[in-house]
Amino acid sequence: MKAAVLYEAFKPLVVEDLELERPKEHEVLVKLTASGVCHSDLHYMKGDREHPMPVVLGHEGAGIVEEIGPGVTYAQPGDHVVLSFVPTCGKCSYCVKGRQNLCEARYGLRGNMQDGTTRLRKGSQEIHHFNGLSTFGEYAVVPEDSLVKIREDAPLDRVALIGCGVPTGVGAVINTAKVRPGSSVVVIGTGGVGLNVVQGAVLAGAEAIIGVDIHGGKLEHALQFGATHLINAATEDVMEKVRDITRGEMADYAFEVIGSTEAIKQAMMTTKRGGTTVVVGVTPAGAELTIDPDFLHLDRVLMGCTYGSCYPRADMPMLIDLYMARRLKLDELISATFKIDDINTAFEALDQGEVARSIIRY
Ligand code: PAD
Ligand code: ZN
Repeated sequence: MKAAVLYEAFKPLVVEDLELERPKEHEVLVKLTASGVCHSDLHYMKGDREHPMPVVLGHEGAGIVEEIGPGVTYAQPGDHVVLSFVPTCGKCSYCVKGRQNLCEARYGLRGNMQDGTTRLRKGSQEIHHFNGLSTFGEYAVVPEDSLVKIREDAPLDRVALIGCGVPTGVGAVINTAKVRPGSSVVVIGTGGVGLNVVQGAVLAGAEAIIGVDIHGGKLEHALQFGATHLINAATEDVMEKVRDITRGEMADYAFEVIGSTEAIKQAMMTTKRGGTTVVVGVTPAGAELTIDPDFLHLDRVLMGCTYGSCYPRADMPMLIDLYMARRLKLDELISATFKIDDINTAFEALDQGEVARSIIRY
């Protein structure tokens, strides 16, 4: 099958033919329909984070089950699925307490499948998996626990985005911060995930939704997704504008959706006493954040957020229902569609801030 391989950071992906072994115990072969292009993949390409290489990246995908390995009971060939970049085993202490996004099983998947081996190779060279998914290929062998079955009338190319950006952004608002109706919300970074924070805030009934970005085009998107106010951080003073918009009070909630310590500080500074800041962005490995603890003293909360604190098998079908009922925007998120041969162009467009989200369609 054709896939995009990252051999080393700072080098383009190589699109080539790889061998993919058949699924082993509790694994499933999925024919992918589409994969979203997320900034988390770009972090590895730019050396912000380390990963065993070579690797097939990609963690936001959907497709159809083609073959099941021994012992698989959750899915059958023909099932439509979204892939979850956190498998949920249902048995660990996190899963049983309803914190499925923190499932132990995700730690058994660093570069390999759960048995410590890979299904991907190029001749004699082993190629690593990414989060057990590797959606930048025409097919993927994934753990059974990473599958989320979905309704068959949902368009598989669109709902690929339900694999990462949408549950992360919407979930950060609904599950992590639990934004209350009437709140004021600042969203710093209105890219693929940030736009979903914006639409999550709409769903939660926020009153003021303030989109902050450095690209005018991104801010236009934010307006389309329900932002009530826009701030261009490249030309405007973010704190002063938030102060004006909130009539001097500052915001109830701020979300950092870039992956920058400076932006995390900026997000915190836009919150009022008792306000909550949620860090969604992934910062470079080794980054350090310095804050004045006095700021937290006033009942402020600083929270992390992985995968929108979601339970994939419950929240993803729910988000798809909302999309099908026209209560959640997916079509508008996809500003470009690429073939896998052009995947490096897709990443350049993401890096340059030219797209909301792009997808690779197989
Ligand atoms: P993106 O590149 O689509 O969006 C980032 C946005 O930030 C762009 O619109 C930029 O223009 C904007 N931006 C950059 N610098 C600034 C600045 N100084 N001030 C204001 N805006 C700025 O990326 P994305 O939406 O795919 O991902 C965003 C982050 O979220 C990234 O770090 C990614 O790794 C992380 C992420 N986290 C999770 C999770 O589980 N926590 C899941 C998915 C993605
Ligand atoms: Zn992602």
